[in-house]
Amino acid sequence: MKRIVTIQDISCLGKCSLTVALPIISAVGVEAAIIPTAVLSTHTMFKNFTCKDLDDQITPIAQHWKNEGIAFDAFYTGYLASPKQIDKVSSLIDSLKRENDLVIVDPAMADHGRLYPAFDDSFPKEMARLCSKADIILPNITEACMMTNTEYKSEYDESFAKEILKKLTSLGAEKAVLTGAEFGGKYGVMLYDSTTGEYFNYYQKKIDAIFHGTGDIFSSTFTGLLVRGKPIEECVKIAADYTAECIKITMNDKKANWYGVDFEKAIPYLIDRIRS
Ligand code: PXL
Repeated sequence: MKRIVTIQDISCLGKCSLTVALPIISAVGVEAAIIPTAVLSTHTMFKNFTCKDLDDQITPIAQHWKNEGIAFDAFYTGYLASPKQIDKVSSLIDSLKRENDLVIVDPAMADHGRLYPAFDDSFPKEMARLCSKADIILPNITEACMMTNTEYKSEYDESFAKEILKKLTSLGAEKAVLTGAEFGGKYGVMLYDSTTGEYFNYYQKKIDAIFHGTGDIFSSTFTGLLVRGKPIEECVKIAADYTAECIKITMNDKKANWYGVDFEKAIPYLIDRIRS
C-alpha cells in the first residue's frame, strides 16, 4: 500500500487541513501518516481561535521514523504555522525522502489577495523556499503572486496565468498547478510542466460562492490520486470535480455550516470517479 505523510495543522473544528486530508487520502486507498504542526480550536476564519504550536515535535517524530526505517511515497505539506516550522519541515524532507519520493507543497497561506490572519508579509518568501524543494506545488492565484513578487490582480488573462506558472516553477518545482484560475469567462485549474513546457487547462462551471477548506480538499484529493498512480491530468480533473461537487452539495443544504463544505456527503462521488 502506498503511504503519504501529510504535514499541516489540526483545526479541531472547521473542516480543513488534517481533518479533510486524512479522510480523503484514506478514501482514495492510500495510507495517511500525519504530522500535526499545530492544534487550533478552529481554523483562523473564526474569531478568538486558540493555537498551540507543535513545532518541537516535528524533528523528534521524523527521527523516530528514521530509526524505525519508515519510508513514504510522498510528502504533502499544507498550512504551516510559522517560518520556523518551514525550516523544520524542510529538514524532515531532507532526512526522510528517498530519490523517487514525491514532494507536494500546498502553500496554504493566502486567498482573495490577502494573507491568512496568522501570517505577516515575510511569510511568502519563506514558503517559496519550501516550494523550491517540491516536485509539484499547488498555489491559488494570491499565493502565486505573493511567492513570485507579482502584483496581485483579481482580474487577469490567460497569458498572465501562464507567465505566473512559469515564474512559479522557476522557484524550483518541476510542475505547478494553479487552482481557482479565472480569465476570459473561464474558471478552473491550470497545470504547467516545466520539463516539457506544456500546459493543461481544466475548465469548470464557476460557482459563485466562497467556502473555506476547498483548497485543502483539492490538494488532498490530487495528492492521494497521484500517489495511487493516476496520470496527473486525471488527478487535476477528479480533484477539481470532487471539490465542485462538495460545494454544490453544501449550497443545496440551507442548514449547512458556514465554516466548511460537506465533503463527507460527496465521498461516494469521489469513490465512483476513481472506480471508472
Ligand atoms: O484551509 C486552509 C487553512 C488551514 N489551516 C488553518 C487555516 C486555514 C485557512 O484559513 O486557518 C488553521
